[in-house]
Amino acid sequence: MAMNTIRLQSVAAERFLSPCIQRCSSVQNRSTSGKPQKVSETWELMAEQNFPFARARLGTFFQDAPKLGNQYIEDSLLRSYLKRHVPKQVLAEIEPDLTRFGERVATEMHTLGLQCEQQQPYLVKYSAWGERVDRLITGPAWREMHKIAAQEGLIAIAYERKHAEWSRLYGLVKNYLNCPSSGLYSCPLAMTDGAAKIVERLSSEAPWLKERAFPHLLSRDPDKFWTSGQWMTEKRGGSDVAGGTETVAVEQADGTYRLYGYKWFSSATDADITFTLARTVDKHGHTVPGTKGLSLFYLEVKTDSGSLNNIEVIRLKDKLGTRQLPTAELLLDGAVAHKVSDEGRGVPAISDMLKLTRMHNSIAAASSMRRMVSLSRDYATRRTAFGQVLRRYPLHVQTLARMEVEARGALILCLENMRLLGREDCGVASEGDLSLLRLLVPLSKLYSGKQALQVATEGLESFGGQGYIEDTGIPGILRDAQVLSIWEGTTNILSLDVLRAIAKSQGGVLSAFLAEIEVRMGAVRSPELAEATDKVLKSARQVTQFVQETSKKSATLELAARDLAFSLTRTYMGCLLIDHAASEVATQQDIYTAQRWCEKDLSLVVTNSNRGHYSNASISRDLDLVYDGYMDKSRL
Ligand code: UCC
Repeated sequence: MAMNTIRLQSVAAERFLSPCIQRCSSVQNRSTSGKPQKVSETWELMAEQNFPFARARLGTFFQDAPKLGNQYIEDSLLRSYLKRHVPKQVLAEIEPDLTRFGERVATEMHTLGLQCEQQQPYLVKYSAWGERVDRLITGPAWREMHKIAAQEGLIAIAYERKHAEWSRLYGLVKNYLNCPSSGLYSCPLAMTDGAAKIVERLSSEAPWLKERAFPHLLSRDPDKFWTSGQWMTEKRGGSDVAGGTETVAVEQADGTYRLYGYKWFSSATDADITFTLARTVDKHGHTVPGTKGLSLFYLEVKTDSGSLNNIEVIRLKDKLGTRQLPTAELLLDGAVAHKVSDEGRGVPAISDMLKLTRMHNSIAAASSMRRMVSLSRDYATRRTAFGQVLRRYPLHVQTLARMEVEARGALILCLENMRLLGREDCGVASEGDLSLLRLLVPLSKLYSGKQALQVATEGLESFGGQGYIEDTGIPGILRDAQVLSIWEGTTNILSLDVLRAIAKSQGGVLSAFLAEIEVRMGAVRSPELAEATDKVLKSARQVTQFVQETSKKSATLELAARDLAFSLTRTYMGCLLIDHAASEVATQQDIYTAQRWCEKDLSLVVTNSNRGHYSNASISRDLDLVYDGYMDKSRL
């Protein structure tokens, strides 16, 4: 039969598949002369024998794609944490919504989220007639995310306080579910939450601001819902905001200010409002350098007529990931703004926003890990290799289990922070709660950013080559995870923030940390958890003692900051996992997670101190190692 006359329907193709494979191998074996056959001969032979590949070329096997289940129902730790902590009546009220939303994020929103990356934002700088317009064009899926965020009350829930202190947990759990399906709309939502927190905090000092902005920030009507930016980073100052901020604010006769400066990263430029830092110029034209010269300003990005508020969008950033997000460089050329902090108190005033965006960052990290594990474990039930589905290979499952342990450690700390923030929101937090929150937010942010990357890279690998292919949507998870350890303060900057919190509270945050661990671990009775409990207690004592002993040597403490922060986080996550595993809602999986978590080096800082990592000798050896072979000695 001639090749071009073969008609293979897919059913027929399937029927032919196994004989085909057998014949294929026999085709190779049947090279009777012992010489390899010519390709053309092989094709003719295949055509004669009705091989499906001869016609379709694609073959007849198609791998099932991974599928997402209900992201609330399938999240065991999330559900059992809520069951344990949230009062029954409140849980009965919120759980139907979480269940519904868990399905929505896994279906309609998952597709929309992927579209956000396909429909990337772009900037139109000039009109057809040469007029400068700086129009930011976002895609339909991105705009749909705005609507969904408003309608789902992703900001509103926490501030409406229908469930008192549990409102925050409820609102942020919805953000956790939303995040991996939101096409990065989670970023403007993080900043909007931070803005709402500032506005609420300023309600007695700036009631006009609450009246003006609050109804929009909390609106469930998409047309009225506003999002906020957080413009901090300038060319000289991503981390060193205090030293690097060049933007100046000139007071006007009506009490408003005009801002002049260059904002180097504005994360979601389609925001309606923003909070930003600037140095006020006194009547002699002078500004104060450093932190003490910075005040906090509120501005609306567009005027009532819809034009930009003396702002030029210079260009959109070309980023490794988060490409869904319209991140821009902005020139402020007399933008009208309102000062909303006391003079020189801009950094403390924006710290509420930092707290919220850092929490959202941790939530993004934890939810990215959850998404990766959800996809990987489902895929392991669909993908066959060497004759069996992947889930039957203990080595593969072991890798997924290690990812799961990381995801659970990150999530439980996020949930605890949400719970504490809810108490702060409602004015029922104790001193200990507030101290813990101050310490745990940077810890959660800095550690989960690293975990998310680790889990994302491992997760990609669990799909083999398909994990590396863009239109599966999987590589985007890795690219987007990379930013989590960078924005909102890099790992080292956040580690220094932990030292700042310890110093400012004169060790109070560490006392709260140790006290909480002693109480929780003291209540654990399970023999299965005894070893892990001892390890957490020992680590908590050793690490706090290390800080006490080193507190007078600030250079040593600074050098140890990252290891210290990792130690505090691992210890506290261990404590929370054990505490949960010892509770009435625990399962065998919770116990196993806690045991596995506590196999880590919880007190890394003590280990490395004993190894001499913070000695002067180490400092110079590190330097010598890094610059070994470096040619331009004049720079050293
Ligand atoms: O803007 C960015 C991108 C937005 C995207 C958001 C999306 C995120 C979630 C997405 C989810 C998908 S990124 C911006 C990146 N830049 C930063 O985060 C800044 C990193 N740098 C720092 O954190 C610095 O440490 C500074 C700028 C906050 C502080 O530097 P200073 O000036 O050296 O700090 P000081 O002098 O130690 O602190 C000044 C005052 C002190 O209070 P007083 O004066 O009363 O003693 C501090 O206690 O500010 C207080 N303070 C704080 N208070 C400083 N930091 C904090 C804090 N974290 N909490 C409370």
